[in-house]
Amino acid sequence: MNSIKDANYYFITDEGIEISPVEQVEIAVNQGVKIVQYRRKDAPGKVLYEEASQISDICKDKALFIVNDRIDIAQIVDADGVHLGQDDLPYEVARELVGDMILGVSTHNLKQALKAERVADYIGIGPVHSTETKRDRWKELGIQGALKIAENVKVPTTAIGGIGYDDLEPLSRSFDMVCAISSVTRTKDLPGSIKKFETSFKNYKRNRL
Ligand code: 3NM
Repeated sequence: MNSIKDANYYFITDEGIEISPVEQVEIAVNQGVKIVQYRRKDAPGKVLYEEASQISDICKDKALFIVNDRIDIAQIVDADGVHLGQDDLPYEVARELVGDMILGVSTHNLKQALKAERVADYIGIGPVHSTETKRDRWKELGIQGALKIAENVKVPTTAIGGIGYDDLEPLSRSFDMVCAISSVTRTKDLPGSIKKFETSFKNYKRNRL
């Protein structure tokens, strides 16, 4: 049984590269990643369903599978969980729908984090740095700002937003997981980059204990 506690590098699919989301997940799982999120904003429901079904099979017994935004898709493909943002279906309402499925929530300041942790199984905290991947109204927190929020939260946390390799060590001081999309997926060696983020963050966390 996989648990969030085993997760280090949180892989999120990148819809802007040539490698398909399904192939990306196959690579990530083969590199030992323990949590995967299927995030796709631009596809019809049929495609989401077909890709999510395949990803669910790939992740089975190997990694936790989380679907971004779409509770219906998460449920129908028997994913482990769903991830929601501040503008999605309110997470208190979502909890009623998903039961004991994993529920992750994106937060962008301490107030949101403290509110979300009452309902969520883990929270995302970001953006740590400004990023082109998700243009949003939320101000960048910086490493120190993000650490400060993580220190005050009891549920598992993942840092997100513009994160590069050099940020892993400082973020490992308070975060349970770290997520980086573009600095990992927009490289020539996707398997190598994923492996580097997974093993480095895991080692930094171990050394912290
Ligand atoms: N959520 P990259 S930032 C999906 O702040 C997402 O909640 C964010 O991609 C948040 O690593 C973000 O390329 C984009 O910056 C992460």
